[in-house]
Amino acid sequence: MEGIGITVTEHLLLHQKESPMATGRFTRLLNELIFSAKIIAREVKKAGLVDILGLTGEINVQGEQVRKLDDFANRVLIHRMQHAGVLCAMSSEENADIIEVPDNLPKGNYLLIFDPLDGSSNIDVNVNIGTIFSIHKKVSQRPYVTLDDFLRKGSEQVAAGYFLYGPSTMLVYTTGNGVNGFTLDPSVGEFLLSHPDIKIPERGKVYSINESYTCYWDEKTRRVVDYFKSPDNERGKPYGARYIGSLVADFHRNLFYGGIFMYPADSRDPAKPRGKLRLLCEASPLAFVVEQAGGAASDGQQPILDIRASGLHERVPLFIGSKLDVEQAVKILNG
Ligand code: AHM
Ligand code: MG
Repeated sequence: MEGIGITVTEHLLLHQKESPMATGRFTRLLNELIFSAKIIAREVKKAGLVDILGLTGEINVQGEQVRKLDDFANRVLIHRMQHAGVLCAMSSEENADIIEVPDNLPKGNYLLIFDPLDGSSNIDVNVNIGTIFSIHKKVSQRPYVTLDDFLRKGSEQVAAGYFLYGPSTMLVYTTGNGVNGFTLDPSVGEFLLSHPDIKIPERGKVYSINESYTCYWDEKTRRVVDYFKSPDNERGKPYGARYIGSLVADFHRNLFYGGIFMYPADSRDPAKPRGKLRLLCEASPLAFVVEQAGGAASDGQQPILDIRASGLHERVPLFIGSKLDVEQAVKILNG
């Protein structure tokens, strides 16, 4: 509507022809995710006041127990999405097992996988955090959901994206038909189309990695990072180093400015030989977004979207961002 802008739902409907996802049930799913994110964003905004106000907004004279924000986000998403009537099950980074939709609630055939509040180490210090989501359709014909329904390739996702809780709240998502960004206008309470058809620069200016782990990397990973720091690389000068420590925020910056985010495998923790980040709720959804924006994502050997998960919380090395930068990293890793 003139003077207000296009909301997410209007945008979905406008592109109904190109997007097979613009069904009533998918719209319902997205609207419920959006509503959950608005509730989470509201709590994130007053995170520093939690000790004074409590989560209810009332003066906390009762000594009520303050719930942690990531736990709060997880509960909001589970509760709201269980009642949406369009899911058959969920998986959250915070829960070891599949989260069922109780039998007394209506169900649908979508599966939702999410990281309720990514960047949790930044929650207490007012730095950008986000919610990452991945949506699949249940392919098996069984009347119930099993682990196998979740252990799919990223290329089978039907939609994916994230909410970023920063100076403004944003939704960036794809249904496989390009990537669009929406910004929450707090005055009307709607996400409005602010960044249509996002494309990541082919080559970036930024490399993002926790470089303090250099001592735990193998030789090839060190060479990759040296490449981005070298004045003799394809760019002709060193890339700038930027690392927030919130994957979703680092990814978002690189999506617009171009660059590469890396979380390689390291030898720090024998329990995590394949890096820290989770395939299903972190790497795959962002890989779907970046590929739709013209970028790339790899575990160093194969595209992230080609990997079939072997467990709900499987971890993968991640190299994600501008196409030429990711290709260069993969070339060095396999050289
Ligand atoms: P989280 O989901 O518990 O927040 O952990 C994932 C986060 C990512 O957001 C971020 O990229 C990474 O962990 C940072 O890890 P490190 O502190 O090892 O650099
Ligand atoms: Mg995370």
